[in-house]
Amino acid sequence: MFSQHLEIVQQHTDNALAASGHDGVLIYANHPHNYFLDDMPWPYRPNPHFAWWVPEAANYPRSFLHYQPGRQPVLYLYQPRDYWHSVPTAPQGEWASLFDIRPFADHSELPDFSLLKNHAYIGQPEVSPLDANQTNPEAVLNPLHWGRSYKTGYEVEQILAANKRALKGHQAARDAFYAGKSECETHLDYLRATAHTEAELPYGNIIAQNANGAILHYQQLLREPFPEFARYSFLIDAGACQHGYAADITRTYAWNESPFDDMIQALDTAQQQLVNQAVAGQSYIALHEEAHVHIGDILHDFEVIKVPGQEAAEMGLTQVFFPHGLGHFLGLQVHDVGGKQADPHGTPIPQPEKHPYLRLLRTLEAGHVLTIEPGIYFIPLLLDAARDNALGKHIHWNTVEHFLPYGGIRIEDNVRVGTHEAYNLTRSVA
Ligand SMILES: [Mn+2]
Repeated sequence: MFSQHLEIVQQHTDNALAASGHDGVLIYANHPHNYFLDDMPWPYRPNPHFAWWVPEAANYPRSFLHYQPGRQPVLYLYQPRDYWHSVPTAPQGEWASLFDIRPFADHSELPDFSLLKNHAYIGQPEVSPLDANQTNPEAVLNPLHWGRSYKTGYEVEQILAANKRALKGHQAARDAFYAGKSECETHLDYLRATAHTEAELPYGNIIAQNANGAILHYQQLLREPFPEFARYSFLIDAGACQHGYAADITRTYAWNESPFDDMIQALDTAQQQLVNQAVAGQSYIALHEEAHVHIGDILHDFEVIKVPGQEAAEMGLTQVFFPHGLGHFLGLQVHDVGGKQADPHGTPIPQPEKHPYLRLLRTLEAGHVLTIEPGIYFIPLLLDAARDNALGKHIHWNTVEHFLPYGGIRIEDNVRVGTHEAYNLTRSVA
């Protein structure tokens, strides 16, 4: 399966280099970066372009991949003589046999890459051996980003495996919440269940109880649990990784049977309808707008707003409660590349004025993998602004008061777009 993936990566790269008029590409793995005025490194992330080629990319900092169309890719694998750190062993298995692997212990052993004729370099600019205009040229990056938006069978398998791993964590986190544990303890249970270290997570876990669920990228992890009489809700947005590919899943739970619990179920139903529409030919902007209508209808049903969904969406009322995008491409990067390109050359799709935070603007095609993550939040900052403007009169403020302590709801699955069908990668492994 990986060999098929590699063939497709090579095809995309061949096309990109042909279009930009380059004879080859040098891709740098990246290296650990230290904190300011310190000798300790930030958690390491490989260059995603390197990880597209090399499955265990996180193990090979400071390595280089050299590819010329029609030739076997060469992996210059960094294996230092180092007694301070563990040194990567020579890679084994199917994928390794597809590369010409040349280990090196010191940069002096590398060929002089500055002599490469008519090449592009992709990676940290300060390490580039090539001229600035051949370093991360858009004419190469744009078609590669376009190519990366169509996932190979191998890539879908990795995202599925990442989902499986994340769901173990979600189960443990759900149990932790109902056992009355704190946000931080819940987070630790999640790490244990996924066997991920904190640094290996694709993004920082959002583990939010009560009103913290209304903070979209909440990161605090309270050490103390809320007292039992004041436990209302739990929102968890947490993923996992497999060979660099991410899962990105969100669930919301209510402590008690309550209107909030019913609202979770209503949003879940709407979310699954939206997931089923993620088929080839669907405009994602239109799907995002449809999500606003669903959310407006739910808010109307629960007597949070006074107008039905369509009208609420049109006047911008639903933006008060759903102020982020419906989702994004997913892959080697959690917010994966290519979502705003009209074509391989990188012509931008204009950002709709009404939807400044939508990260995916394309018409969906088979092979795209993306998230569908509608939400309903009670965010004091946005509610206060609405109270003072023309939208305020369409809101039942007493109902808002009721829901404020619950924070918010988000339901997020990972979806592969098919020609006639949407494949829910999250619920298919549950
Ligand atoms: Mn997401």
